[in-house]
Amino acid sequence: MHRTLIISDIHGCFKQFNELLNKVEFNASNDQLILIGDYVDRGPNSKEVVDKVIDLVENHHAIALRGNHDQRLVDLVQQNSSEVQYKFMQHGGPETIKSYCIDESCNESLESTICHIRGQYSHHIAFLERLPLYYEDEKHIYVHAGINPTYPDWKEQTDHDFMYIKGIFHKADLGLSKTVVFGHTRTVELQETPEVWFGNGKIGIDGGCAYGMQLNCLIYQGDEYKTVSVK
Ligand SMILES: [Mn+2]
Repeated sequence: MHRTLIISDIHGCFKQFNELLNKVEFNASNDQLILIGDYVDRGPNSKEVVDKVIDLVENHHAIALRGNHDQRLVDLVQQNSSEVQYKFMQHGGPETIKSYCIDESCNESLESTICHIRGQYSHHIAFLERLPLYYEDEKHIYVHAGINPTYPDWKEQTDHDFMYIKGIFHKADLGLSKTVVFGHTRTVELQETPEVWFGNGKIGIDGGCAYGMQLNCLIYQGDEYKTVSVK
């Protein structure tokens, strides 16, 4: 029977991502894989994760959304903004620099890394830049961070809300006919464990892998949920 598999906040955790896909026996001919953003920063292998996500989207009909860290990498390379550079370095960017700077043309300074990515990995930036901010199917709305309850039509909310919203979304009674599946907020901030969080019309799946916790996969099949995770 057809399955929908949802994974979020991989954050450079390439090893755990592959382990998780193996553990759930991902098979694109039967499974719809939905990745809900934040492929880069913090973990050790951002570059490899982006390569893998591109392959999954282009060759295995996966859906991939854009998270705030993915947007920041795009902004870092496209804009000459000291604020973006500062935030990048403060929020897991140094690991991304190490991941991209493996050859002699790059000396692991921020400037040299930006140059290197522009020259050698412009396809990564073009890919991340084009990713949508939400996806919907019959039962679910998928977003990186959440839905701002103050908008009559959630699709009208700002890009910033799609990628960053936290508190008012978690507390809101959204009254939507579909369940919202989201990442961005580690589930340990919503409950005591890094397991998938099942709330009121919302399911949070960020297990905090890049913080040494776990990478979760939410599996939806035949109107039932299952979860599988790797540490
Ligand atoms: Mn995020």
